Amino acid sequence: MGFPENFLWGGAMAANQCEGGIFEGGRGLANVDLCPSGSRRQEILRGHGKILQMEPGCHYPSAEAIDFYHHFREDIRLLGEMGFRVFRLSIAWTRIFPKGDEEKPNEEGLRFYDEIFEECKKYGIQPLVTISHFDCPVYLIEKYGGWRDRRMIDFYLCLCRVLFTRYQDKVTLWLTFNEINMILHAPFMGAGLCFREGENEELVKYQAAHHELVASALATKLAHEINPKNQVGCMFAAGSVYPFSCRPEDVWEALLKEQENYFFVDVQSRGYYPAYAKIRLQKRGIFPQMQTGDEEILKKYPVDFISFSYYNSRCVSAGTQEMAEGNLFQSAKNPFVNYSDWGWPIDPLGLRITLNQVYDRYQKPMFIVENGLGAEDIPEADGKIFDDYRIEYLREHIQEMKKAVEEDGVELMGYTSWAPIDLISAGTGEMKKRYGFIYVDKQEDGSGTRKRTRKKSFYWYQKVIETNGEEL
Ligand code: BGP
Repeated sequence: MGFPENFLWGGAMAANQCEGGIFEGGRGLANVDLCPSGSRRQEILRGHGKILQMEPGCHYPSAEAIDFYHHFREDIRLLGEMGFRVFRLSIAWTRIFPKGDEEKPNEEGLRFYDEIFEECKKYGIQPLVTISHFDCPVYLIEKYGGWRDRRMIDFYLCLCRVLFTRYQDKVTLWLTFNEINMILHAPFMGAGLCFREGENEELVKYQAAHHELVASALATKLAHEINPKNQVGCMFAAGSVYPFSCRPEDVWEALLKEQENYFFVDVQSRGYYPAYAKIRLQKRGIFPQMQTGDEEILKKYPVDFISFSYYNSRCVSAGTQEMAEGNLFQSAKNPFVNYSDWGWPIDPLGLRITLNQVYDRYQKPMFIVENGLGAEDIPEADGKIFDDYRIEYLREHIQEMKKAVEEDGVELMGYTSWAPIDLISAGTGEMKKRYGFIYVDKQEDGSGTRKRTRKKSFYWYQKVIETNGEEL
């Protein structure tokens, strides 16, 4: 049986982690540009250290990133060489609307993505576009406070209208917000939120989330109106939450954590706030303000498919346990899995479990839009890179994904690994945390030629695609 003939194999990247060129093409400044590398990054991502302009002495890794802005032709050619059928990329909002509330878009920015899509077409690569991958114009943060303000919905929809119209012959696969649940863990990065002293942070987060959820539903409506062929997906940071033990209290804690994550998808896919969320948010005094008509909007325009990132499973205990890292989520250390060099659990079977759970819950087509291993690659003396650890990680995950399709019958549209080309880490801002099949000669201190080199995994993934996942 195997994967369906039209299974979309590819890779995923985000504008702020690859493009660079933040002062070129008329682009404005975004929240993601202001996340420095080093010790202050976490505080800023979480909305606790407000810097809305570049400060001397700070290093801002997104400013140049891997300079995809100037290398995109060469980079997409390499993706084509691997046989990509899909390339997930994101639009830098501030290339299209530098401030965010202009009436007219910036033509130069629109042309940049035109060129990218044309390049993809040359190699038969279908684009999958994330409208907002942790992007929020700084001007909108200064003036409106980011997604805490309802007017953000209109600015976002204005962006969507421009994109859906301009690219209607080039793009039919869209994601509204990257990892929408990240708003709870990295609210500055996820929604441009900087907290004010003494305010109820949880309330602000859920208010901003509500605005994003309404915006996502209205974007789905708009996408379908502009081109009925458009398919719109939600995107969340997935990873099943295991109870630390079979102690009922641990199982209960795990269930609560699952609901906290699924809340967003419950709304985006089923079209309403689930009872558990309504009651709990109200009880905690953090139920967001809604306008008349919001519930109807959510109900009428659910997403067409569900996409998610999967790096690892999580683990929760009712008591205190040793903690582990993992994509900005707090998790108890699971003694039954291995860990990456960055301390993230490695749990391939967890991907099969997650696929089954998500499918059981929503019964909609799914798309794995991120999965990969961040590791430090050390080139040999002749420049070759043997990243067998990455191949092993991906192989084991794809094997489990295959079982979920073949043996469990989940409906899966495609798989885009994170990330085909080395880029800047979202969590740490590091360059040395590499995910790619393609090595970029840029070092942590900024030195290097920016040259692209095919790693061993490049040829391995090329074969995977060529054989539609038969040869792993
Ligand atoms: C997800 C993001 C990506 C990506 C990935 C890996 O949260 O959607 O943008 O970066 O995680 O995380 P990191 O870069 O921190 O290793």
